[in-house]
Amino acid sequence: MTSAEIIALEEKYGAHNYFPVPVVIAKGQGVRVWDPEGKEYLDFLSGICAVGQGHCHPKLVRALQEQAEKLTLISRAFYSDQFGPFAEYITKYFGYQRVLMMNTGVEAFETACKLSRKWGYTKKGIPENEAKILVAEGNFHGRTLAAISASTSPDSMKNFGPAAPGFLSVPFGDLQALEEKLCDTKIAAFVVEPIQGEGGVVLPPEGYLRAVRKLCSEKNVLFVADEIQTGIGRTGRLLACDYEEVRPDVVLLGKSLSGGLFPVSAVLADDPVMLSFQPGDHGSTFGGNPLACAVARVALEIVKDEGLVQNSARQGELLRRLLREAKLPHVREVRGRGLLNAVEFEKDAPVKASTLCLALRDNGILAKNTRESVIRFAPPLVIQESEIRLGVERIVTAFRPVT
Ligand code: IF1
Repeated sequence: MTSAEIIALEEKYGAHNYFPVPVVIAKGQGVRVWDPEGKEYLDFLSGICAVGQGHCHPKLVRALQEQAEKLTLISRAFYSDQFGPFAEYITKYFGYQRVLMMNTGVEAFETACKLSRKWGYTKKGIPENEAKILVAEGNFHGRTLAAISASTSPDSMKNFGPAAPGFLSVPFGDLQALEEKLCDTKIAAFVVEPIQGEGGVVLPPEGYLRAVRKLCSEKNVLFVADEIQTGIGRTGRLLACDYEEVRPDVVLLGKSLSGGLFPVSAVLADDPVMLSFQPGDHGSTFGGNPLACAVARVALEIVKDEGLVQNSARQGELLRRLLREAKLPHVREVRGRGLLNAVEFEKDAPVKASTLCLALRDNGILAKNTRESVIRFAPPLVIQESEIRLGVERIVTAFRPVT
């Protein structure tokens, strides 16, 4: 089937809940992907940061195959031989006492909301049904009812109300507003992305996360970091919170936790928080299934063995330097950390970010805009210097017609 035929089928039979860049991908290896006609592209989006380890990493594929031939799913009604050893591995890897495994990122967020509320009632003493969760303006935590209720983007709740109660927001990066809000003793947790992805790769002011840590400790509020997009090397540190050497009470991971092979997410916390959950409080058929554990273990091993955190820092710096030196027309700013980067257009630029993504596609670069004026560049963490240079050449070519 041709790309055009495949797109036509999706348009005809698929729900219209996405607006993809018109390109079909049929095959991938490392940073490169191919369409059905055989045209090659550099993947500068990595499944929105999920494919950190690169497409079809041979070790990951082998781990998947070997486990799939042995045992794929046994419900948590029984013990699997995979979960216990993996739980030890991932908790030691990130330095937390306990893990709760889920599947998608938004489920990790939902889990954190439930966990924070239960901790709030049973440990902090918030009166029944009155707990609140504080979030940052411009957040993105997923698309379930709780996550869109926490969203401050006007579009996300439109026609999906009523919103779930109990969410409050403060401007991202504003410490004074945070300090004032945290005086409310019914707040159980502050949930925040260390760098806002959907917001267009928004970095907080220097010292913000350290101050968040301090304020949350003072007010006995859980600091929950949504590292679903930023975690596991994406920003050039193992966790983006490591930039300010802060340790959140709860860390959410997803996306590249499985190297993008399939959905695996996790919630990390220490005993006083995680043991708020008792049997029957939370779970999922597939959460922590043997296949997920086997794949996630190898995905984390690859990050260590191949030095992907360091590579992300190094290649990210090179990428930003080359993009700045290229002086792309009508680009106001090149920003980011590690391999989570964005190019933002000037306000009155004569070209839309979405239009430029089509030109990038024609020149062999896969990237997607967030909002009207931002294009994200987030290639797999395995990217090599030659591929960064080739990518920037292609980006420069795609920008050439823009004057
Ligand atoms: C889509 C954005 C990125 C996330 C953070 C939780 C989740 C995500 C910080 C939920 C998911 C995705 C999902 C994707 C678009 C996307 C995205 F632009 F919308 F914001 F990456 F930047 N927390 N992010 O970034 O994880 O349930 O999807 O596994 O198509 O909705 P999920």
